[in-house]
Formats: sequence, C-alpha cells, structure tokens
Amino acid sequence: MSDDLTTARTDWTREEIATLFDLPFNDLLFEAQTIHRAHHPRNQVQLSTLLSIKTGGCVEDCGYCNQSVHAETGLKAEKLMDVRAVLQSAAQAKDAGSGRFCMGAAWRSPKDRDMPAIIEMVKGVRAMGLETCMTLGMLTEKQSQQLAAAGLDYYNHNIDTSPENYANVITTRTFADRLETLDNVRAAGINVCSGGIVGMGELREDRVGFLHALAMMPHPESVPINALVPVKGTVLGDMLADTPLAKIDEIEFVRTVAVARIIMPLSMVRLSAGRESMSEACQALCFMAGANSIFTGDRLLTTANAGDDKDAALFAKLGVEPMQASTNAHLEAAE
Ligand code: SAM
Ligand code: DTB
Ligand code: SF4
Repeated sequence: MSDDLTTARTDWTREEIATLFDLPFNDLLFEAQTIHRAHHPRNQVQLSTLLSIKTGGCVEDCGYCNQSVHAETGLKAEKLMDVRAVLQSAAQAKDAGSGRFCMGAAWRSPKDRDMPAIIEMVKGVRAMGLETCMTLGMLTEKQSQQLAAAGLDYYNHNIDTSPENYANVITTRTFADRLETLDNVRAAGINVCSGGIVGMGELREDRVGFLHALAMMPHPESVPINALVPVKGTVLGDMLADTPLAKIDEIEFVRTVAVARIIMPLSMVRLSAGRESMSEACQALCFMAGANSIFTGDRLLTTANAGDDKDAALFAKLGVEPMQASTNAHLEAAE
C-alpha cells in the first residue's frame, strides 16, 4: 500500500477501503502517519474559524441539523448578517491566529438577491489576508462562477454519508444533487471542501461507502470529518439520546480519519464538529491518523466548540503548531 505515496488514486474499490478499516489499529495508524509525513508538514495543524452568517429556518430536513424547520430545537431563525458585522468577526478570528474564515448559511441554496452581499463578504474577508470559505447549500453554475470571480478560495458542501444511507438522513434532496453542486464548484475553479458526519447510527459499510464516494471524485482539497453533535429536537439527536449505544466508538472514529488520510493522501483532513465532547487522547490519535486541520474558537455554527484556550493547551502538550496557509500540500501539488 505504501508504494502508492505519490499519486492520489481515484480508483479505490470499496473492498480495498473495507480492508483498510479492518487492519489492526496500530498498522492502520502507522500506514496513515507514514502517508501523512510523505505529503504534509508533520506536527502542523491548519486553523479555520466558522461563522453562521444566516442562522436557522432552513427548509431542508437533514436529520442531524438543528437549523432545519423540521427540527424542534427552539433555535430562532435570523436574517442574513450585515457585511460589516461579518467583517468584524473575521478580524477577530484573524487576531486569534486563524488562517481561514468559513461562513455558513442555513439555506437550501442562495437566492440570486443574496449574492451581492455574499460577494462583498468574500471580498472583504479576503482583503484582510484570510483564506475564504463559504457553505451556502446548493449552487448553480452561475452562482459558482460569481463566487469564483469574487475570489472565494473554498466551498464546503458535504456528501455527509454513503449514497445508500443518504435518504435515511435527508429526504428533501438527493446525493446526486450534492454531486452536481460539487461539479459546479470545481468547474468554476474553487477549491472543494467536502466530507461528512459519522456517528449517525450508520453501519461500517456506510463509512466505507462515504469515503469511497469522496475518493472517486477529484479529491476534495479539504475533507471535514464531523462526529455528530447530537442536538435534542433533531431526529438523530433524539435517536442517540434513546439509544446511547449508537454513539460512535472513538476507535472507530479514529479509523475513519486514518482511512480518509490513506486514500486521499494530498487532502487536508479536518477533525471538525464533535471535538468538544472528545477526549484529548482521541484528538491526539486523530492527529496521529493524519487529521491536520481543525475549527478553532468556542463556537462552530450554532453549537459549542472546544475553544481557543483548550486547543492551545492541547497543541502545547502535543508539540503541534498552527499551519501557515502556504503549506497546504494539495494546493502546492496542484500548482
Ligand atoms: N446549509 C448548507 C449545507 O447544508 O450545505 C451549509 C450549512 S450545513 C450546517 C454544513 C454541514 O454541517 C452539514 O453538511 C453537516 O455535515 C454539518 N453539520 C450540521 N449539523 C451537524 C451536527 N449536528 N453534527 C455534525 N455535523 C453537522
Ligand atoms: C463541516 O463539515 N462542519 C462545519 C462546517 N463544515 C460548516 C459545520 C459543523 C456544524 C455543527 C453544528 C452546528 O454548530 O450548528
Ligand atoms: Fe439546512 Fe444545511 Fe442544516 Fe441541512 S445541514 S438543514 S441544508 S442548514
């Protein structure tokens, strides 16, 4: 397996991926860390900060999400934030050492009337010297091109789970809809950020199918692996509260990160939502398994995140340092 260090294969089979998942844990970790070191600066983790620029009231029915109108979480729906307030928040993220600012909207897709404000946000954040990322739901070709022209660096659009499991989680759109937006974003020349959620009660084979779907496309520059943040009032949050055994096992979570690293060697693998309730030891194993990006700050979009103080303490314990934007191996390889 480690013969293939220099190429990013897009022909992985599900059987090969399942075999990786089955490896003895230490063999899997060793393989993942070896591949990691061949392609990425060791002991460096990229920092991104999230801001919810439009919270709640989303018409989609994603079973994990507290921003859906179908969830009964009491979250108040808000309007799109002012550009000025977004830029203030970006300036704070920059001061706190973040290299990328990710703006998220609880939309099925942006309306054309929203685009001028969105474009101002991209331009303004970029002018501060931060990398920009947006996640706004499904995009048309034209919207993707408008965002590219504004200088958007990354677009986040998760496939979330395996194609087979998709309809168990979301019924208001299809897996194919997701792929179409990813194609539009890629064709417009924007870097792709796409990953998903584990711990939704899915099977190991769904985790295999999920990573396989990502590895079959031109590999996303960023692959966020989220552990479900269970929120009361969402379908999946309530399911987990009733069946605690469905909660993802930490070792299985680390295995998922390691397999992502091995099959998408050049991508940044982001240890995303769920760190707040994860032990330091589990996070350390994720870094060992090749995760090299996190969300910083005490908030994700609407739920709690680990927080800068805790992260600084963990980085100090582990001898990990924040990565500078220019050391993203995938982008260098693509140049
Ligand atoms: N509405 C847009 C969309 O769905 O693409 C953008 C925002 S949406 C909140 C971004 C991603 O956050 C989702 O695709 C999902 O992977 C992740 N997410 C949402 N709620 C989550 C939760 N409770 N736990 C873990 N990840 C979550
Ligand atoms: C991603 O994969 N995870 C982030 C980001 N992309 C937009 C969002 C996590 C959201 C967790 C639930 C919340 O805070 O609302
Ligand atoms: Fe809407 Fe995105 Fe939440 Fe789904 S994940 S309900 S699309 S905000």
